[in-house]
Amino acid sequence: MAAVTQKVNAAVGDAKERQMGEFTVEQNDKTPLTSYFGTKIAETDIALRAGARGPTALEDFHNREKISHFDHERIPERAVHARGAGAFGEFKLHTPLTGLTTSKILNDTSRVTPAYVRFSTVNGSRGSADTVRDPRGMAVRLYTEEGNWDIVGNNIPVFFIQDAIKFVDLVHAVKPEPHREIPQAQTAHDNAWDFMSLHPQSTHMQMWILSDRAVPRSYRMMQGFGVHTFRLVNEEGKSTFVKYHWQPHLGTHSLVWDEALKLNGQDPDFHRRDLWDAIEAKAYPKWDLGVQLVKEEDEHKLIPEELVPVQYIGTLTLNRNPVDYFAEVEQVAFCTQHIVPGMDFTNGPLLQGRNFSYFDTQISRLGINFGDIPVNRPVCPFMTNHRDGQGYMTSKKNRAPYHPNRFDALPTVPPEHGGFASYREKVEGIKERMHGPKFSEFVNQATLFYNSMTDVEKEHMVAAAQFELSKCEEAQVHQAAIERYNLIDHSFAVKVAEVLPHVKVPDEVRPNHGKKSAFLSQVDGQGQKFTAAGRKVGVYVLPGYDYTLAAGIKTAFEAGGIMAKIVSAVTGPVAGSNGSTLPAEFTFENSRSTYFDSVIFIGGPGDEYATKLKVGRLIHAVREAYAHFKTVGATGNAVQWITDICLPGDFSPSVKTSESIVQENGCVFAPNPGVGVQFGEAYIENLAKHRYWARDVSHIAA
Ligand code: HDD
Repeated sequence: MAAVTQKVNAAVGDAKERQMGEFTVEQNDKTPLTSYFGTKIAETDIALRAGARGPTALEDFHNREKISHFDHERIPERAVHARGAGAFGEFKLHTPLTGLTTSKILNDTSRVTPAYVRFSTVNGSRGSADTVRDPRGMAVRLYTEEGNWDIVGNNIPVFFIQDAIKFVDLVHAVKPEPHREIPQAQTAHDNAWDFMSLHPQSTHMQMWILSDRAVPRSYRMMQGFGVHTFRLVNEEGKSTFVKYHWQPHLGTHSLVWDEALKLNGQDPDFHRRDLWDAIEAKAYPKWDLGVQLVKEEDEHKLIPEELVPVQYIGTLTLNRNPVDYFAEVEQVAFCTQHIVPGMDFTNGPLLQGRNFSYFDTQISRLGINFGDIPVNRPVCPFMTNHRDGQGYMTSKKNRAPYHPNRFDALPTVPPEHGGFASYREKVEGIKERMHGPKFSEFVNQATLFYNSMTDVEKEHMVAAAQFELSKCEEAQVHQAAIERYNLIDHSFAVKVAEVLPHVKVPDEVRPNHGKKSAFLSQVDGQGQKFTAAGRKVGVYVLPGYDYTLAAGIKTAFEAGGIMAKIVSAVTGPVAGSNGSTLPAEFTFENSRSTYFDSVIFIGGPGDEYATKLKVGRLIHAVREAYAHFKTVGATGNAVQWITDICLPGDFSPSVKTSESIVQENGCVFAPNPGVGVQFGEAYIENLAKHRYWARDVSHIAA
């Protein structure tokens, strides 16, 4: 076989990895450059021309092929969710849903099902920044032995609209305004808030996008939700309603807004890089799959977590980065209609519309044969009677692609042998443009969400709404948005309106019902997890740093699943006080504190930093991390430097001479390097808390 078509890894990994290997080619030492039709190429830098300064010859097939292929490299980006990151992994069931569904993936605990997940923002273009205020997509594909099952969900369990026909209006409103195509990837503009304040169905979702959920710390630290109610169907054809939840092992955590804004410029790939780095570091992200089950008879009841507890039934692990982003992330084609026997849809008008839209959009993105693209192929045997079309990739030997035929037509499979059968549902009604009665109350849930937040989370929501509305230019939009907030909670509307003096906040028109849910807060919500594992720490080694301590901390952190990144004046090996070196991945100049969950400054002996280390970039790193409520650590003479120069007046004077560890307000100091081990332990405990909200500016007033 010619080297250029050499296959990679076709024999290793799970069924999906082996299948992808069949379609993966790689370059080796002997691989020559060829044309698409295999001719070896002798010259690729200079086009064929008549004389060194003469016209270019049309005859140069290599030049034409090269430019032409480039001219057609782009395909339409996704209409929404264009910006994304993907990874492969596996799903393992631990608790079977016996008797509720015939789906093997939900019954057979011995199976390990290959999985693929694509995370995304919604609003921005393919090259837009990761840390914008936006819902995040979490589209999960499970390559089951009965076909692909896609759960195309978000990190927010509710949605802006209840009928798919409104999706077009929603997206046209939230995308950059059409006359000047500003702003990219965000809703801080007139059209977005015009639509949201006039369309009552978006009331609940507005509160979620104003909350910290819309600026996640990491794709690894987000919940995922199937959003709709689906059906499970058992052998007797009886159905149970089900909602799907993905619960991250690392907890649900967010960035703060200032950090998110800075990262948009400092590292627009922040979330993509985070996912990639974690998988490369073998800190594999994991989610538990939870289900809420409701009997068919209870169809009309709401499904709050308090009444219908989430039961966890399996674990999803992402453990393999893509080989080729375009092939595997751009070309993956999720469809809500991809389900397997033992499950079915419900009549929700949002879901029904999605079942049309996803298939339809893949045709314009990828062509009608998108199912043949490797990342989209099921791992079970598959054969259709579809024929021809652009990008038709396989030669099918069935001579009569129709049914029935005179040969062995592809047999259909009865449900008792695994063929898909739709749930037998009795349907009656008058054909009309109407919504059911459940679709008429829009405010109670929004109020409940706001009530369930802690004070600091409420402050973030007020600040978010102030930011969004103050970027809108039209007074009419401000007024309408505030009136909608006023329905949710009067005090919220009043606070937001503080930056909009021309707006008249109506009197309280609707008393707050005072109800809360215990599951919604990210600060103290039930089920929330706080762990240091999976975090990235910037270990800043200062001139003459204590090597033993720094190396010990790095080893201890990595053993705890924490990614410790050495930051120094230069990259590469950096010598400490005893001459030994640690490898610096970042420099003081090419990184920012925002790259890390937390920063530690490793000093050395002596007290010269206090007077000499007046480096603005470093002082800023300490202050910025502190202002973003992060754990800040220091050892040796770096303690004196931080307390005298970077954060003077914030700590008791005895801190810099203490013989033991000092922990104050999320800062961990060890002026005496002899207590390095205890320092590491105390640091990890502090890091696990995520942020120190007591440093929030509002507490000065309190
Ligand atoms: Fe959608 C993509 C999630 C409503 C039409 N959607 C898309 C993706 C996610 C969601 C995660 C990205 C998939 C990927 O990574 O490739 N969408 C949702 C959720 C919704 C929702 C959770 C509400 C519960 N979407 C929705 C409606 C419609 C669409 C009501 C149309 C009527 N969505 C699309 C789309 C996209 C899409 C235009 C763009 C690219 C694609 O499908 O493959 O068809």
